[in-house]
Amino acid sequence: MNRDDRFVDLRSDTVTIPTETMREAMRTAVVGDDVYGEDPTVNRLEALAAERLGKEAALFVPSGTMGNQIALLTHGRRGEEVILEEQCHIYSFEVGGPAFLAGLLTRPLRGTYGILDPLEIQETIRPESLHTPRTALVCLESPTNRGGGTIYAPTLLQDISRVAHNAGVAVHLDGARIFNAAVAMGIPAAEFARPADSVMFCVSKSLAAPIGSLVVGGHEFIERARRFRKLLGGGMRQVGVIAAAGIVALETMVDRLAEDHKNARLLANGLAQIDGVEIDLKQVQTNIVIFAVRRPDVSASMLTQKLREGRILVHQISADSIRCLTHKDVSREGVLQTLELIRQIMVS
Ligand code: TLP
Repeated sequence: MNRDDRFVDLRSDTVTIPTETMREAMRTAVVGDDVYGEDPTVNRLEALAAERLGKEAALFVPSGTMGNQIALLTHGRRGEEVILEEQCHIYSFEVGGPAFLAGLLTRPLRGTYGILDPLEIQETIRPESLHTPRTALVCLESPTNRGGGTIYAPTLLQDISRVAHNAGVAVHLDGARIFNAAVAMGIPAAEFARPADSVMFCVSKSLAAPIGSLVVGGHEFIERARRFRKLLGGGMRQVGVIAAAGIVALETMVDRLAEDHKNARLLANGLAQIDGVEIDLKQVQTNIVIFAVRRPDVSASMLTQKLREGRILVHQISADSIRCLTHKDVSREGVLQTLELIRQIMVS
C-alpha cells in the first residue's frame, strides 16, 4: 500500500504518507460539488484553515504552487512588480509562473539565509511614476526552503508589512510550512500570518496529508482568488475526499512537528562533527538541514549516490550542497543510521 519503507527518505517532507486516521476520514467523508460551494468537508477545512491562520476566509487548492500563483494573480496586474527573495520558491521553483501567468515583473533581492531586510525592501519599492512599473506586492517565504528552514520573527514580518503597507503594497506569505515555524517558536500560526494580507500553506508537506494547500486572506480577496482557481483548472468537485485528510492534518499533526525539529537538530549536530562537512547550525531552526561537502575527493553527487546505495535518500541542491528534511516517516534511528553512513563515506 505504501512506498518502499526500507529507505530513509530525507529528500523532502512532501514524501510523507497519510496516516490511517486520514485514510479513514477520506473513506467516510461527506462530499458535494465544491465548485458549487456544496462540499461540506471542504467548507469545514476552509473554515478551520481561516481560523488557525486568523484570517476571514480560505480557499482549498491542489498544490502550493497553484496557491502562490493564485495569490499573485489576485494581488497584481500585468506589468506590475513583485519584490521577493532570489532563492524563494515563487521566484526560483514555480516554472516562471509570475511572468507566465500573472504577467508580473519580479524584483529578486538577496536575503540572509532567505530572510529579507525591511530597509532594503523599503528602498526597492518604487515611488509613483509614469515611467516605472508599480510595485504591487512583497512575497515572503517562512520558513524558507533554500534558506534552510529559517524563520522570519513575527516582529520582522510586522516591520516589513508596515513598510509595504505604508507604500500601498500588499504582502503575501508563502507559509508552505508555517506550522513548523509556529511549533519551533511556540506561538500560534495566526501570529505569523497577521502582518500578511494573504498566506499560502500546505497540508501535504510535514502535516502528511496526501494532497492540498490553502490560500487564506480577507473575504473579498478569497472570492477573487476563487475565480483564478477556476481559471487555472483548480476547481475540483467531490474533493471532500481529499479535504478530509487536510482536516486530520490540522487537528492531529501539528504538535508532533517538534519531534521532526529535534531530529533535524540531531542530524545537524552530528553532521557538524564530521570532517569535510560544512554546516551553519544557526540556520537549522525547523525540519530542514542544508550542508556542504568540502572534500576534494568526495563530491556532493558522489555522497548522494553512495547514500542511495545504502538506502538513504537526500536531495542534492547544488554542486556542493545537500538538503535533508526530517518528517513523520523518518525516525530518530533513521537519522542515526544516516549519520553513521555519512561518517563511513567521509572517512573512506
Ligand atoms: N517545495 C518542494 C519542491 O519544490 C521540491 C520541496 O520538496 O521542498 N513553497 C515552498 C516554500 C515550498 O517548499 C514548496 C514545495 C512550494 C511552495 C510548492 O508546493 P507544491 O509542491 O505543493 O506545489
